[in-house]
Amino acid sequence: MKLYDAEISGNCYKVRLMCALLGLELELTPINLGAGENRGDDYLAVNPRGQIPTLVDGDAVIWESQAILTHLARTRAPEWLPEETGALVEVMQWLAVAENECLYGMARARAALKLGRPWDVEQSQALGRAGLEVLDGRLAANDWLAAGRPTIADIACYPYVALAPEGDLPLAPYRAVAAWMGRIEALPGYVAMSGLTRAADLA
Ligand SMILES: N[C@@H](CCC(=O)N[C@@H](CS)C(=O)NCC(=O)O)C(=O)O
Repeated sequence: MKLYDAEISGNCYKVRLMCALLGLELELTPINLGAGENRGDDYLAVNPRGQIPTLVDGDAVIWESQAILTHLARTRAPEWLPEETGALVEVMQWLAVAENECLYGMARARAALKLGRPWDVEQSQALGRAGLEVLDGRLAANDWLAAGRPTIADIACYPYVALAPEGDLPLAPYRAVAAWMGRIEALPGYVAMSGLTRAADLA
């Protein structure tokens, strides 16, 4: 499988992490966002939205990190995406948090402060904090976000939570989130990326 990727991207890291946990090999094709490679004709032919990650798996070309996680689970590891309605609905709810509070809150605060992207820092941080509170509430009573076991919902939310301190969003107040990070980091095959805060840093 080939992944159009950037090392610094938490959305790409979701896919690298999921593949590492499943023992799947990835051929990485770096896309230089700073040089605008994602807006060139060659890349737009792969992903018309001009974003990374995009996964190529045989004839399938999949963009959107949550869609890629869904593809990987359905084709390689169904236990990561339950079929039973109640559990599947829980996964969908937390995938929505990954795409909203984690991306438009935590990730945007980081992108503004670290990469100079033109997002409103305070607004992004406020949304990020709201997301961390919701996650902390859920994880205070549950080891995993959905279905009582690790699912793609955990992998979708984890990267921008663990990168939140780079957006000046300290994780120390969120004790249940810190414990959950530790559980993810203990999964066999876990890999990190640069800039992550680890559960051990929050002990
Ligand atoms: N919802 C998308 C977001 C993807 C995204 O925002 N990717 C960023 C890198 S982390 C990107 O490609 N930014 C370049 C751009 O939007 O021009 C996903 O989950 O895959």
